Amino acid sequence: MQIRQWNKILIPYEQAVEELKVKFKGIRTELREINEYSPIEFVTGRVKTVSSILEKAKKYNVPDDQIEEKIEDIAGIRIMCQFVDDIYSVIELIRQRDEKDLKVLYEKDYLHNEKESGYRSYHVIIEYPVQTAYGQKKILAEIQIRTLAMNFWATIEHSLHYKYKENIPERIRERLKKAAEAAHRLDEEMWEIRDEVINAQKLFEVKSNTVSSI
Ligand code: 0O2
Repeated sequence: MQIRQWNKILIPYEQAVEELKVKFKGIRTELREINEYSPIEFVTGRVKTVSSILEKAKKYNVPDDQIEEKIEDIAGIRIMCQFVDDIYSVIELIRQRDEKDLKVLYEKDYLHNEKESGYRSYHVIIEYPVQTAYGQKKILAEIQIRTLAMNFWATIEHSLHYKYKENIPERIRERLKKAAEAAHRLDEEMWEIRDEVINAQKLFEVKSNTVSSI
């Protein structure tokens, strides 16, 4: 398949990513507006590059005409949370959405089953209906939910893959595993003082709202 054809295929995926970002950012804004705690800290999203899609298809022996049904993370949304238990609140928010909006297909729990690399995150695979110029198209998308610490680790580790591909030297691999454990400990420590932090943040927001309305 040619790049031009791919660009056309990817249009609904671009739209889905934009829409999903708006929806999850909207939840955050809404909760903050009413001075409620938001389990969502920030949201990002991306459409996989064509080269990365083709690489994955090759890795899993997926023929061109099955790529859209077999590769579930062409559209990807990432939701970052402050604390580990916020991840579960976000998962609930996703599960409770109307099926006409998005439909959860299945979930991958890399929080309890961390990957060999040290990767931790929670993935929810969804079916999402996009209204295109040619009617509705249902696409697959992956929502990754993680803490800020997990995201820090994954971002650094991911960047090393560009340099080393699958061949990250053992010495660095070991360091990364230790860093993953440290990130995990950081999440646990932060969780211990969660209530204290949330109260302080509420006070800070009330104060800045008061100052800005003067
Ligand atoms: P990008 O640049 O985000 O597209 P696979 O994709 O082959 O690893 P699978 O089962 O198809 O495995 O999907 P899975 O496990 O849901 O992983 C898909 C995505 O999760 C990855 O996409 C990463 O974003 C993230 N991920 C999974 N494992 C790791 C890991 O060990 N380290 C980091 N940093 N991220 C991971 P892509 O395609 O790798 O990257």
